[in-house]
Amino acid sequence: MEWWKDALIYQIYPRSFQDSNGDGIGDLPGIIQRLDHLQELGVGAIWLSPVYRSPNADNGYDISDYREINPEYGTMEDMEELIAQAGRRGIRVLMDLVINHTSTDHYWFRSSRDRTSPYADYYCWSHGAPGGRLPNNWTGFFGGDCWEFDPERCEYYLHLFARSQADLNYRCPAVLEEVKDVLRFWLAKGVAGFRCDVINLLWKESLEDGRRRPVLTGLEHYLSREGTHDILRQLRQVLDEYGAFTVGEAVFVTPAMARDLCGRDRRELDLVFSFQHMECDQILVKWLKRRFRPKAFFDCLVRWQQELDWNALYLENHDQPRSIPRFGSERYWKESGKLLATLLLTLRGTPFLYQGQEIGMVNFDFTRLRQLNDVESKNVDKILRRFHVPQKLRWRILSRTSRDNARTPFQWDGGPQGGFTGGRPWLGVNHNCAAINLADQEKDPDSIWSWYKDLAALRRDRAALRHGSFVPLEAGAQVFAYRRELEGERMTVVLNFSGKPASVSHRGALVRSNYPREGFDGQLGPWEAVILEEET
Ligand code: ISL
Ligand code: CA
Repeated sequence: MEWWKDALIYQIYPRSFQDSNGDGIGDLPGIIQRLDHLQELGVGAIWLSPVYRSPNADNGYDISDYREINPEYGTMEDMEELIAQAGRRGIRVLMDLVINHTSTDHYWFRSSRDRTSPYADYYCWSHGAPGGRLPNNWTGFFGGDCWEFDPERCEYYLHLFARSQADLNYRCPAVLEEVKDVLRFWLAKGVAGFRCDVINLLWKESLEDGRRRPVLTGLEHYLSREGTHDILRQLRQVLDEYGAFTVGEAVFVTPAMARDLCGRDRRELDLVFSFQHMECDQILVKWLKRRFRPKAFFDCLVRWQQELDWNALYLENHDQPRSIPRFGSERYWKESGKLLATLLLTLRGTPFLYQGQEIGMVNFDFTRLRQLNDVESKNVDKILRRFHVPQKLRWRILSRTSRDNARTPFQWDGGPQGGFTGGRPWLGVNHNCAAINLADQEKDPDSIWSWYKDLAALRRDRAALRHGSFVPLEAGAQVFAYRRELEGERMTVVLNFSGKPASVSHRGALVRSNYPREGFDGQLGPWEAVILEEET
């Protein structure tokens, strides 16, 4: 059963969702306390960013034990309770599966340092090139080279991400068997599936030098290689034993590459998170931003809508700055927040909502580099310093792109620490929590939260909005319009991505507008979103 085609999926960043014991860190009991919120929103599944044991170099994306819960987040009993309590509310639980790398604290890695151990080949070890040079010229996702020398083994190990995230070696057959066991362990507990971290990087075709590129030299040796497809087909067999669902995060994929990962006949993943629409406002790398041009964004969305049968739709996650300041307008905070909600919930695919998006949370209001926590931001800062980039400019770059923008604690109410914790939060709560919080928005039928709730219900109600075909109508410098069509049910969505009014030729009976209006005459206010229905 493809339940995920009808569901709205909600991403939780556990560390920042709800703290239950005053230590300033969100936890599993905190999530349980807030399940009613998710049920009210109409969420069909939650995806938890990693909650496994981890030294937290990359907030859980560096796992040191796949079968244990990070004590900061609670116990295995709490996890089982969460699965049960969510289940009672009709909410499935998805875990984050990080299998490209483990933490260097994992006992596999620690054992791997000994060449005679059964774990010796679990990681990508290499002697290095003659003359004391690194094994190759590859560069990593967080900037800089991606090799680290281990004095105990007297070899280098590969890490495409942080130094303490060592890449697993899938040429060693035991690694895949270990991963299969991990899948079974969680599926037996009642987990409904996984979001698979950087899943198209698993197979390293060779460790030869890469073509020099401004970023990620070496990419051609490990991006979506055939070996990765093989691994995914093998994992699929385990998943099928439980009817489990997977969405894979696939970096740098084109629609054709995504089809190879999630085409129905391929028996690999169910869905793919792609990045092209998130790259419309960047130059080469995510740290160099350019002005957001809606037209490029619309064209990209149209291409993906047309080239894939079913998309994983998202505008935010824990790696991206918040969507309102990025694609919308803080001046028209409410209007543009609702417009982006409309886009997310009316395209063809499965919408993924990131915590805080439903109340229009915006980027952090930090003022100093030392308020940042993210390992990526810190690495980039180090590199910029090395190039003598002045502090002001470093701050300008990092404050706009830092992943911490999306990681500040959830703003439940206008009280101290936004209702997130009774203690000192691990990452600062935005001072705007008096103005942007759930408690206020729940009372307000005109709030962004109420709009999300209403649209989620409309989507459940109208088959055309879920399963209808996608027909682009207009993708200009300012207006994006498309139709969703299913067996005579025709719904038109018109979105004005601008602070200036617009006039369009699309007509129909008004189903929804984020402005108070009775009918639709083709005139759109700033950041207005309307849903129309063809009159029969
Ligand atoms: O942040 C990014 C996109 O703007 C990427 O460089 C990101 O690192 C990449 O998408 C991979 O992300 C995933 O794996 C990382 C982890 O840090 C991210 O949080 C996770 O989503 C390593 O596990
Ligand atoms: Ca806690």
